Amino acid sequence: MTNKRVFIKGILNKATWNTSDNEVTPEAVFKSRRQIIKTLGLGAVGASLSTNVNAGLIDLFGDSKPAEKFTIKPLDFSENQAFKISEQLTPETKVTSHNNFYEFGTSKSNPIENAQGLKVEPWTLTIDGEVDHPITLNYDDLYKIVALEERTYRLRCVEAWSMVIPWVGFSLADLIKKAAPNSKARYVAFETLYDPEQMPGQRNRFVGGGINYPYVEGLTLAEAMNDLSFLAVGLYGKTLPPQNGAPIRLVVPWKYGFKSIKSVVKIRLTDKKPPTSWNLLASHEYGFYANVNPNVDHPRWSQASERRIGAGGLFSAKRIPTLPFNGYGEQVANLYKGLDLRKNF
Ligand SMILES: Nc1nc2c(c(=O)[nH]1)N[C@H]1C(S)=C(S)[C@@H](COP(=O)(O)O)O[C@H]1N2
Ligand SMILES: [Mo]
Repeated sequence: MTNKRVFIKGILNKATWNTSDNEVTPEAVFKSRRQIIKTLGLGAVGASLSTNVNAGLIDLFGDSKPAEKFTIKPLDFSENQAFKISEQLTPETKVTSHNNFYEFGTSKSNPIENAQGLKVEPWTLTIDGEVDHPITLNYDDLYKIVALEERTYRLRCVEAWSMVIPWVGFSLADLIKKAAPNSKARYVAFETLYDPEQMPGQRNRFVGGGINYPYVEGLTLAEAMNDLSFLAVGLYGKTLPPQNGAPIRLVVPWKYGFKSIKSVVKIRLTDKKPPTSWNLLASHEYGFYANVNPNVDHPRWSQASERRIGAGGLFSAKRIPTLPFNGYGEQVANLYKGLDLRKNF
């Protein structure tokens, strides 16, 4: 599949489906696809093109909604000085083009290439389970339920690269308090949108990296109520692009990036520890806590240092030491008193 995609990208100018800087009508795209089909001698499958439902063919083109353009809007927010850091920000172009969002494919460029057609309006986010006041938020509520603030956080992926990102959003605790957890609530479970029609990785195990969708994550209630736990609705002062988890995603900066679940539709307070996607996929490699820890290596690589992504490419990025709890120990270490962090990785 990779070879086919490279081949096709070689023939077709990338700008034809990447409409971020030029406008292409669906008709123009359809015509250029017909051209490729002819070039490749794939006439027999050409008939199914217009229906846009042949999963194999969509994979071949790596993109099911080539002509869509996602709308980004400016946001009103205040700066929260308590969560500003002096480290150099990762350029916006890198934050929005080097992503993990397996629902849209497993390579770093797949999310920006394949997610531009994501529909976020309407959106429904529910907060329920062990609460006295379940909440249902629609798209507009996401930007109004709590006053928006900007915070700059480090993001450390388990793959040993990192970024510094200015997020806009609100404290997770503020939302959870509105739902009024009852005495049984001990954990908070999160779920990403499940919509295979929009998400090619959910239609095909290979495209989606073998994850059983929907992508799910979880925190203890104490972690969720910590000041650092954040729900982001924007970055760099604007609404989130789809590849970063539009319209709303979790950001827990002291944990490996995979805990920061994207495009959230459900938040459920539970009495039992919820399942988490990467733990389900490989439990010996990815734990429930997933706190950034330079002293506990991944079974297949060291976690002692990381590549901080700046203006250059990934392999020109500076290698820096990884800090316990990603440098947020002062805020969160007390959550894990008496816990063996080697066993509870
Ligand atoms: N639903 C969903 N959420 C996800 C992922 C994913 O594949 N699906 N990838 C995670 C991983 S591994 C990382 S490192 C971060 C990346 O966030 P970013 O692309 O905004 O930098 O998102 C996390 N959230
Ligand atoms: Mo990650």
